Amino acid sequence: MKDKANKPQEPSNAKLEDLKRNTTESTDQLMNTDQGLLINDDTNSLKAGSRGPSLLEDFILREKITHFDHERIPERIVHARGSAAHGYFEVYESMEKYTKAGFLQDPKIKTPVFTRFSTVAGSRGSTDLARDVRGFSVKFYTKEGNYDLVGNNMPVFFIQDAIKFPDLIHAVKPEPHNEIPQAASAHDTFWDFISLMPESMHHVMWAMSDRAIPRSLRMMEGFGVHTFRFINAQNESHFVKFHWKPKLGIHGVLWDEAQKISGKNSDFHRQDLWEAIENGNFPEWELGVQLIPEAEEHKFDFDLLDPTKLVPEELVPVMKIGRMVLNRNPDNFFAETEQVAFHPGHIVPGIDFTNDPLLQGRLFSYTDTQLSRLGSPNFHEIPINRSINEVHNNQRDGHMRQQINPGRTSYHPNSLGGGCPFQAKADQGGFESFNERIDAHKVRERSKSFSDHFSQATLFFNSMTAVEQNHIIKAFRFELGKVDTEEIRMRMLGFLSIVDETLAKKVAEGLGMEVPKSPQKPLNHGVSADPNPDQETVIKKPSVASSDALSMLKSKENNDTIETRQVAFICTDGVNEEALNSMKKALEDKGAMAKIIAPHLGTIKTDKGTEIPVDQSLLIAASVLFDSVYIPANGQFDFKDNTPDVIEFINESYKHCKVIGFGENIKDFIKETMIPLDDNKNKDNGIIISKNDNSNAQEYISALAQHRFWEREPKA
Ligand code: HDD
Repeated sequence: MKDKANKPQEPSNAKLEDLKRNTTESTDQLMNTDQGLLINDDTNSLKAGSRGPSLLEDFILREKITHFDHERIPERIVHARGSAAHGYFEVYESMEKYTKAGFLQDPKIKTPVFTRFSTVAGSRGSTDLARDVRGFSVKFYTKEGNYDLVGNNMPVFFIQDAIKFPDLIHAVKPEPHNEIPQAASAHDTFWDFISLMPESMHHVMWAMSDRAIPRSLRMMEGFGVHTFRFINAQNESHFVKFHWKPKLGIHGVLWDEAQKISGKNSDFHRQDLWEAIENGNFPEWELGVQLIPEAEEHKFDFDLLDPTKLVPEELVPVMKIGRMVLNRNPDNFFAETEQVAFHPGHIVPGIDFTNDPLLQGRLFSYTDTQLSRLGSPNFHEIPINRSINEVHNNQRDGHMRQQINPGRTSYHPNSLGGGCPFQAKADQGGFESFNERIDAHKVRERSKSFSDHFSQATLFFNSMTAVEQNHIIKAFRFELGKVDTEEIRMRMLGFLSIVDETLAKKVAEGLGMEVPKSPQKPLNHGVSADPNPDQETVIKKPSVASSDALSMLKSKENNDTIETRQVAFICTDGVNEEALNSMKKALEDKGAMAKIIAPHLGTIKTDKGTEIPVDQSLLIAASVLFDSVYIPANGQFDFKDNTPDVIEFINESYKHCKVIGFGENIKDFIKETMIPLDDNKNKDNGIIISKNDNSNAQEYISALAQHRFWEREPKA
């Protein structure tokens, strides 16, 4: 990590300036109590004699302990584990044709943002590498008020109606009798629920894919999930689906790796985001939209209001309209990342909701949850939550009110206060809801257009490469393998056989079970409570057979960058200085990060006698924390007692299909590892034997850009 002096200086923005009002620097200051009284002794409590009891009178002790006792607030009921950063958003060109949203009009406007990524199921201290959906929430501090895009890294959701959300979350959270397991869906209650909810099958396919174990928060897509509306100045509406496309491509890790990372560094994603920003490698996403004119609402064979469906990019291409850059870490985790309150209902003129029944329920839930989490309806006054434009209304009082509203009137209409604050007309920017016509009976039912639960699950599976399909199969084997109740597994095999017969068969093989012959019959297997008895599932083929955009490996968002890839240089005394330095330079020139790993911390001596600082000892480093391993040439190559650690490091990198490079004079050592050196027929392009002068460094760089060599997986 670069030191503070070298830290790239990000320009300030309106929100950062606003936060300064509440930022207190203690450098060179004397310590005082919360009442401002200077403290003379913060080490000893007030006692009756140096060996006597503490005195109740000690207000300094009491204030300190009382504050400490109340330091915790309830964690989020979902998405408790998160990491966030500041940044900005800028639009490429005016979107005036589609929306009047101020922040989407002018490419010269940089809108401050605060973006929080999260896992869903685990608690605040849980591992980053859980197999889980990732939250992707962006708060835009626009001049027209806060706009929150509260999405996920998967474009669909498990359920169609918000009334099932508490059930879904109760099912996935640790089981209530013994609070096991933490941050994991691999247990009976989750799969019990899923196996009774056919509508969840599409999202389950995503959740079992490598999307659920991202390599980095900086290397995942984001989605608004629901269909929203853009409204232009003429009050014309377009349906809109939001996408975030990462500049660094879309990458995941293997499940075996994820589990090991969780042990080695459960803050892996948080630290990766933090360090990238500290090092000036600012993560970046493009904002994409799929736009559908109001008149084309019913043109698809799925319902745009159904959040278990995506709009294939083959049907409606994604138009990239702007970019978001995250360029500043928070100053204080609690004040910013923990207290930030997102809400899909925070919108601005030019953006509006649809009648998606999941979205409609969310519009209630988010304010409600902040009331118990942050404790008061004044949570909007917490610095990270307040809008950059001043708030004027007649809301008053409540716990922890910060704002001092002078005057007699806190009601509207009033004459005593001159009628202030005034209502804003539409041409003054006043928000008006889209005047959609609704003419309906009050019913408690699901639209028939929501009844196809499988076709897009099949589309997703069909769109995967063989490697990705295999990972999905293994994920189901793992998850269902941890389910004790055989009936639940059986019901899941039934569902899977509707998605894809081979998928079901392969999962069944792993479970040592047979796929049920009539997949829908076992659905309720003795359970009479059909969640939706009036809605018969429609089983049909997907209208688009396969979509490359759904595959992480086929996605056109991937590029040949090696920026910020972490490469472990395993070295020991006697390392060839030329080999080490030339490869390190070649990689760093392309933006990769080389770390020197050696048997001990401190320094190692090169063949020329130069002392090289060591970044991590073999005790701390692990292959799963790196994208690649490189072992420079070394005349007297000997790791002594650490030899098994180095072999394990290399073998694990091999098993996880990573790029491995080494100097040609250490081939004998490499023979001790799993790497097959003599297999000329099946050459592994992820194994690079480098010359001492590294004249073939480009070969290594190109291999690293590929991220992984999956064709190795069956062998490894
Ligand atoms: Fe939610 C938090 C995303 C459905 C109720 N949700 C939360 C966060 C994200 C999402 C990213 C974390 C925000 C943060 O970083 O602070 N939620 C989604 C998506 C959904 C979704 C993409 C479906 C498309 N959520 C959903 C439903 C409900 C909720 C249907 C309730 C009916 N979500 C909540 C919540 C949370 C929350 C309980 C917990 C913490 C918070 O709101 O601020 O209100």
